[in-house]
Amino acid sequence: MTKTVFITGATAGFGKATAELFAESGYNLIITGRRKERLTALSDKLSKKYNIEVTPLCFDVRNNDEVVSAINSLTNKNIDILVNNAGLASGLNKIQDGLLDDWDKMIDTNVKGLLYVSKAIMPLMIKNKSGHIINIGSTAGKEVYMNGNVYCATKHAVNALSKAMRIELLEHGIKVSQVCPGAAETEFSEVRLHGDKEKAKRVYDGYEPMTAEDIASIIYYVGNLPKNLCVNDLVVTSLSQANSFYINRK
Ligand code: NDP
Ligand code: 8X3
Repeated sequence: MTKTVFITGATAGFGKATAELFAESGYNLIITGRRKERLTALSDKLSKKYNIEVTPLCFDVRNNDEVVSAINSLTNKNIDILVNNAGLASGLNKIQDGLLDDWDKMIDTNVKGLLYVSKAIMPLMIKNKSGHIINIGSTAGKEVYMNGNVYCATKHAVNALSKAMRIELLEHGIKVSQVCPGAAETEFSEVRLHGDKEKAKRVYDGYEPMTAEDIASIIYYVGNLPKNLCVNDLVVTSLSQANSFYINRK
C-alpha cells in the first residue's frame, strides 16, 4: 500500500526538499506551513509530476486549535511517517539582551508546536500500531554556543522530547528518530537575522555548508530502513564542520 508522510514546514528548506524526495519515491504527502501560496504551488507541482496524492494543510504550529482542526480535516488519517521539521531561530542577541518576541517565537514553534502536532498525530499511529516520528533537532541541541542561548535551549528540548517519545511509544511499535543537522544553507539564517539577506549569506562565507537536499536524503534514509531498525539519533554536518564551534573556513 502507498505510504503517507506528513511533513511540517514544507514551504522552504529541509521540509520542501524532503517533500520532493519522498514524492519522487512514490509516497503520498501531507505538507504544511503558513505560506499558503507556496504550499499550494508545491502541492500542485508534486502531485502532477509524480502522480501522487498531496494534501496541503495551511496552519501555524503555534496555534493548537489550528493544528487540531487541520488534522481532523484529513480524510485519510493513515500517517506512516511524521517529520517534525517546522522551526526557526530568531535573533542572535546575548541572553541578557534577548527580545521576548524572539524567545516566544522559538519556544512556541520549536517546542510547543512540535508537541501540538505530535499530540494530534500520535493517537492515529497508536491506533494503527505503527508509525515513525522523525524530529528535526540540531547540533544546537547537543551543544550551546555564544548567542545561541534560547535557540539552543529549544533544540535541547527537542533532544529530550525525542528520547521521551521513544520510551513512551515503545510499547505501541512506533519508531522515534531525531536528525540533528549542523549548518545548512536554507532560509534559516535569513529568518534568524530578521530578514537581512546580505548578513545571512555571510554566515556561510569561506566554507561549504550542507544543502536542504543533503538533509532530505538523510531524513529519507532514516525513514526507509527495515521495519525492525530505528535510528535513534543522527548528527550530521558537512565536511567543513566538526561541531558548533569548529568550522574550517578558508
Ligand atoms: P527554513 O527557514 O528554510 O524553513 C523553515 C520551515 O518551517 C518553513 O517551511 C516555515 O514555513 C516553517 N515554519 C516556521 N515557523 C512555523 C510556524 N509557526 N508554523 C508552521 N510552520 C512554520 O529553515 P530550515 O529548513 O533550515 O529549518 C527546518 C528545521 O531544521 C528547523 O526546525 C530548524 O531549526 C532546523 N535546523 C536547521 C539547520 C540549518 O542550518 N538550516 C540546522 C539544524 C536544524 P512558513 O514560514 O511557511 O510557516
Ligand atoms: C541550526 C544550526 O549551527 O545555527 O540549528 O545552530 S546552528
